[in-house]
Amino acid sequence: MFSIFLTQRETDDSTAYRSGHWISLLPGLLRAIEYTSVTRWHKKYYLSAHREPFDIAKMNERCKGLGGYLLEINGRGEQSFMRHLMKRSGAKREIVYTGLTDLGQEGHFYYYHSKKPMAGAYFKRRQPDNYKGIEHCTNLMRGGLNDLDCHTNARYICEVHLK
Ligand SMILES: [Ca+2]
Ligand SMILES: [Ca+2]
Repeated sequence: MFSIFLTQRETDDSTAYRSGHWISLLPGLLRAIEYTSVTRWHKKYYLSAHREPFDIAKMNERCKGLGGYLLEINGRGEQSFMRHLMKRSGAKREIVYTGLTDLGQEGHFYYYHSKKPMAGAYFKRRQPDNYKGIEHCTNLMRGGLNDLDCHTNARYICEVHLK
């Protein structure tokens, strides 16, 4: 996949929230993906602006088009900052997917892109519950992560390391 940035590249560590869009050339389809972005810890986070049926492989490919991957939360500070990004983007009560999953081995959560086991992220009370036996993806909620199915119409976050 190929992407064109329409916004200025930022390399500072300011926490200014910016809106913009990137153009993704998907097979047979040129489309603009709107997002809100924020830079911190020399990384840039993109929260998609619109809901779409989630597909972990497809969304991770989109993030790769930006030079990154689906969000990998490695610490409590990062997790709470992602909730802050959601609030600032009008997505406080939205379903926002991360790249943390237990696809393949029930109950063993790992980061989809790096394949490393979950470390530093935390679940909400009474989660993960693998409700109805089909919850293998995760979304960010108040109080922690929740496991949910992998196909809900929702938003997602990409993470990109700045050079
Ligand atoms: Ca599960
Ligand atoms: Ca759950």
